[in-house]
Amino acid sequence: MEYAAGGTLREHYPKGTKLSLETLDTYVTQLANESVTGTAQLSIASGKLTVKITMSGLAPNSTHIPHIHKGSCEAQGDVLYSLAPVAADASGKGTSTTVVPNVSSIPAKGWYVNVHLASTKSDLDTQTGFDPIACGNVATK
Ligand SMILES: [Cu+2]
Repeated sequence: MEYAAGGTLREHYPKGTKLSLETLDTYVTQLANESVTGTAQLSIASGKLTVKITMSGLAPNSTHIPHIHKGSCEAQGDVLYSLAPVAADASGKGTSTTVVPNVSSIPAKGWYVNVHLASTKSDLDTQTGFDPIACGNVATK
């Protein structure tokens, strides 16, 4: 039986190929709002969590603070990890990469990535600043 469009995992990794942790533990979450789109990719390697966020449709030259929160976009909870700010260029595209030490696994559910309007920590304390411009639930791809 064939499930994956690009072939089965076994076809990509013939017997005997050692899969790296990063290959096994890659999670992608779609971030979307009205005009903002993007993805966050989470992976675990050597006890560290790496989060790569790629966004477009942002206000030109704007900066936004992302977090990983506990819960989901539908039932939002506390901040779990602060991530590096996403800084948009003149065309509204921005990326952010954060490495968080001492994380050994990503739960199958219960985390979400939230990108806030705020560009500074003090902005985050305001309701407008705290408002998410994009949100995506972390889930296995
Ligand atoms: Cu947050």
